[in-house]
Amino acid sequence: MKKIIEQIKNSRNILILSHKNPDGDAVGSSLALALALKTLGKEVSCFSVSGIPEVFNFLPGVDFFRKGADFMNYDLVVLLDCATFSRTGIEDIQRVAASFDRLIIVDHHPKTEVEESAESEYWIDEKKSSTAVMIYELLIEMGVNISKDVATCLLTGIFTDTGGFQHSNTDESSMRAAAELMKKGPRIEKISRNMFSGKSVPAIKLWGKALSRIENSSNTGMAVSYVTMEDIEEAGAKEEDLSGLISVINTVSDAKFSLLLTEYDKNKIKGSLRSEDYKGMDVSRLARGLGGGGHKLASGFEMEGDIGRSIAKISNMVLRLKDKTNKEG
Ligand SMILES: [Mn+2]
Repeated sequence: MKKIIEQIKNSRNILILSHKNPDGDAVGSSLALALALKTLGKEVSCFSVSGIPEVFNFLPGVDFFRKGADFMNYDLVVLLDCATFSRTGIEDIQRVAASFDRLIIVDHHPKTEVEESAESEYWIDEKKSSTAVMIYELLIEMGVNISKDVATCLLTGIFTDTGGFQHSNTDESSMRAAAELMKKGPRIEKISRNMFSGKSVPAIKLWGKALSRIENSSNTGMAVSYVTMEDIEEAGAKEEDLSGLISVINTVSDAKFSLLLTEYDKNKIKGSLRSEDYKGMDVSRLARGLGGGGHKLASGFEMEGDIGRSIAKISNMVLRLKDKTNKEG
């Protein structure tokens, strides 16, 4: 952590990047760090290729994302909640990245690929519940005063990545950090309302459609549902309205894991995978097999094709993985 702090102290213009389709942890961590570094007199920009979903509009500092970034003239790039430039989804990032000499990575996903630059420092710890809890620890170590705004952003990150302190990654350090952050004044009810409730009627109708389609296979142990572009349009909803739906699909008690496929473009499908600790399934293995990645209990991937064929393909892969695991004993 010392070297990370040194790099930050020695930089003036800092760009904070995170993964595409940013979640509460990616946005919360980015904004918290941006707000904190601003008070240290740094010039800071945040950038997300897919923009910032409206649900995050309640977060202080959200304008850091709005100003955009030119990818030039930064003397430090910070990559949060992911470890490679490809996860940012920025087209042509490799060419741009060639100009990034100093790079810091803070992430809590299982370490697979890690980006490197001339001077890169990384802190990757998959035991951490969220990137936000890591940024909290970093700011404390740096001796930065944590304002109410910074606390709101960090608490949002911890709160969303632990599923409102319900997932098995909810550990003592997250609760402790959350308690300290709450002393600064953020309202958890407001975070909860913005992140998990406060849904529109079209969104709920879309959820209803997806939920009515759930199929549970005892063969694969998979509870699966899907949403097409047509469904989203018909409901008058937006793709971001699907955030959180997978957690409901994941409540099917006799499934080993759950899958939600979302058609986000013609023949382009996004998959979300979830499981629970006690179910003994590592969904990141499946996600990696499909070219994606993530955590043991929460992963994702993208694929091409139609929904029906994709489900068949994934089911086959699950059975093959099961076979392999059985053979490995
Ligand atoms: Mn995260």
